[in-house]
Amino acid sequence: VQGYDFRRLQERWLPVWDELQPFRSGDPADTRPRKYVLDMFPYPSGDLHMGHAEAYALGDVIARYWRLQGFNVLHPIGWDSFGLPAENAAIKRGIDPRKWTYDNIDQQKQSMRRYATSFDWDRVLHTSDPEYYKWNQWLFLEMFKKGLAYRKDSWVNWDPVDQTVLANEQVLPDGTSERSGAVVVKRKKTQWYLRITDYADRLLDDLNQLEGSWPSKVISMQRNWIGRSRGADVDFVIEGRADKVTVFTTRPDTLYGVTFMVVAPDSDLAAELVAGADPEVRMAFQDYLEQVQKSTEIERQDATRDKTGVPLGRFAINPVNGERIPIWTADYVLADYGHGAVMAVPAHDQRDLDFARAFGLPVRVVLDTNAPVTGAVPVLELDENGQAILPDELPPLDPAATGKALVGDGRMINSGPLDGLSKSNAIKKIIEQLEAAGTGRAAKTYRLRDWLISRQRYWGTPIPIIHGENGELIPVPDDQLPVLLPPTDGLDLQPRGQSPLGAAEDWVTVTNPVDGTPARRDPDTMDTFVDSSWYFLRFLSPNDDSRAFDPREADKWAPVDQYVGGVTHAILHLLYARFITKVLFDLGYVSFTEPFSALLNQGMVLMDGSAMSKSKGNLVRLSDQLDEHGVDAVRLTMAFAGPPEDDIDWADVSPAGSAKFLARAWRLAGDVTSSPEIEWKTGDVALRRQTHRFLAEAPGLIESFKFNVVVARLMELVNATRKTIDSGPGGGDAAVREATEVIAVGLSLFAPYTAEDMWATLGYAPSVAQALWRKADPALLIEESVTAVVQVDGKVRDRLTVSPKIDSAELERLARASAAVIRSIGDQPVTGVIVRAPRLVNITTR
Ligand code: ANZ
Repeated sequence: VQGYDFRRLQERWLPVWDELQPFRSGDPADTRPRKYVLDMFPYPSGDLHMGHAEAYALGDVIARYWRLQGFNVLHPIGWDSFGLPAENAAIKRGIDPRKWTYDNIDQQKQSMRRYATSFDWDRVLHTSDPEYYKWNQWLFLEMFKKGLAYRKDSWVNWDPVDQTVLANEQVLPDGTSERSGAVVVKRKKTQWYLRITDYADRLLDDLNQLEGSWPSKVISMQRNWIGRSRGADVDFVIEGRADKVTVFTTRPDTLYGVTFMVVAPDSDLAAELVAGADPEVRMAFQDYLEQVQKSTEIERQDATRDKTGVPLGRFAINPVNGERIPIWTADYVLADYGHGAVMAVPAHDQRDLDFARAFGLPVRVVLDTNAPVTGAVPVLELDENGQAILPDELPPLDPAATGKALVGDGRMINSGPLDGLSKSNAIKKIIEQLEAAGTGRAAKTYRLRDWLISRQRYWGTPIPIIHGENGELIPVPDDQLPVLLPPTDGLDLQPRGQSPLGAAEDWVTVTNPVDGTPARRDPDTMDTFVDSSWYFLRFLSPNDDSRAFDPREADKWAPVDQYVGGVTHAILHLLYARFITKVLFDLGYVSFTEPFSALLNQGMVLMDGSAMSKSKGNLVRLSDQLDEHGVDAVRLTMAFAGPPEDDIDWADVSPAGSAKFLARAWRLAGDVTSSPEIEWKTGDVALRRQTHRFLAEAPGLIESFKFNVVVARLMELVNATRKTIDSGPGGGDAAVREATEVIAVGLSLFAPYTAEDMWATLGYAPSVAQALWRKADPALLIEESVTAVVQVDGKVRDRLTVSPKIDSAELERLARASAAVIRSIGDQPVTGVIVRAPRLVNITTR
């Protein structure tokens, strides 16, 4: 007999699976219940790496598991194949981004096949195929027609290295581009946006449905990103201006403490207000604005920075008390949050206080934070003379002196009709009064901004809009979709801040489809996050050239039952996919509002405690690992390393150990000498019990993602089976066959080649992937018991009913606790105890 040789197994079974295609999911006659298990699709940057290997191994456990449970499982794969890396590689090497992209896709496809991921290869898609991006364009136009895609002139994040704009989500907390690492600057540009802010409340509220089936960390990251604040909008009359200026505040209760107003220096309002001011004021403002534009968003939001700003020489009127307050501009107020202007309450807001102290502006306390809020009379202790002991002196209510804003709760003071109220009651009351007076209203604001989707780069979906001579925006007619990317010949792809498509004269020059006048195509391409926001729907009918997806297929399969991927996508991709799903729901194309019912985030594969990278020289190449240990050992190692959410340090795991275990398991099949017709019930009961315990427990473990525990149980079962063959009833016993079959099926989740080979050796036709998970026999799950005899000085004093697995210590404890035993020992000293678990305890007293 040949030994375990993973190469032989891989060569033997891959062609068989190619022939059999056991993972097709599209048979219309298939009546099994359905599950949609989706792995985040890869970006085709070179060959697969260890991170892919982990993600796809874990996703595959889930897909294969549901198949064994009798489900028709949709487990598709495709490529997120537009994007900057392809374009940058193309520029560097002077080749077409298409070639780089599709060569990499071919390589990854081959690697995935060899990696034995159970994908339905009939459903492959690439987002850079015209057959795919046509539907991106369709989706964009659907949104354009509904006013959900619009153009706006505003300050955008500009990546000076990649020479393109970025969505807020693509700027890291340190103010650098997530892609190029460059410090992002602000530029004013007219760009395309998707109105995700219209969906802010739903995106937030629907997170409640996902509680428990999405990682709580991802849910809270989404919540923070959307960042809903509740409060009020308050309108201030501006002297010399027709329209009022509205500010958003979370603290309308402090309106009587407003002593100035601050507008964002880079807001249109600031420019407008300063326009009518004295020349010195205008000059000072210009200088200040220039200085501000050099700083990053992060610097601006850094609360510890010294406050800077200039007065605009204009005044506002406080709607509640008619007070005239100066208007300043300062960079701690952001142009694109709330209304870009704040009512400053230095006594109760730290930023406002720092600013007021820096510029000598008045501070007025309107909430006595020393006053008790509950209204209860404090109970005072008495001293020996019966005098009340007064509490330590309360801190002074003097933020101007202390430099500390009073942010706690208390009782309103200096606030006219609000005096005496607590903060929350004052908020309620003042909102009522503002609403009655028409000078304010309850309001919410969000951190979430509209999604900027224009990119000034080549390798993406062309925006299907034609610009008329008079600036009209005309959707490309449906029958002219897709707007194909022109060939790269003669185009300069070097990033220069303008889309390279603008230079493709033949391509941009078109006639206006409405009136035949000369017109130009929009030269920008879409953010590739548009592509990935709905790809899970395209998998349902990937070859349908009449629509983006078939709604009947969506009814059958969607939403995705289990989504698997990296936590790096916790905000961007998931938020956009949730948004687009809600848009498609509103447009009547789908009947659900959340795309991914459950989410599993796998950890990262590290090396020696840190992320792997070429520059650090700690890169472990997947292909080397596969060559050395085989596909199954690598996959098993990924599953066995620990809980899937945890990072795996490749230095701490042992693919060689996994391979050894697989060889042990595989040899069992060759040692089974019975035929498939043998009667199970004739088998060794102890082994059968263990087999059935595994059958009963593994499903719950898999469904709660405890894959590592399942592998550990399989190892125990392999050991027990080996013992039964070598030193028990032998390889002909029915229990040995039963256990080995269950091991093969269980292993098919983690090590498909080994499992398939065992299955064949056991006398079955491929594929083990099409086997069904056997039901555990309840009779074999009942814990059996044995009788333990307790002797004292050679005489039987008690009989105990115990588990056959009881250990000696526990058995001795039970024996010594027996009333009969205690009685017979009396007060004699115990001189010896012999325990033979689980059958005998012998106590001597002489
Ligand atoms: C008056 C006030 C008094 C405020 C007080 C706070 C405390 P969150 O919770 O983050 O939503 N604000 C409003 N628009 C702003 C902008 N564009 N840039 C910077 N700050 C802005 O913060 C809301 C509060 O932040 C608002 O409530 C406003 O200051 C300020 F004791 O109004 B508040």
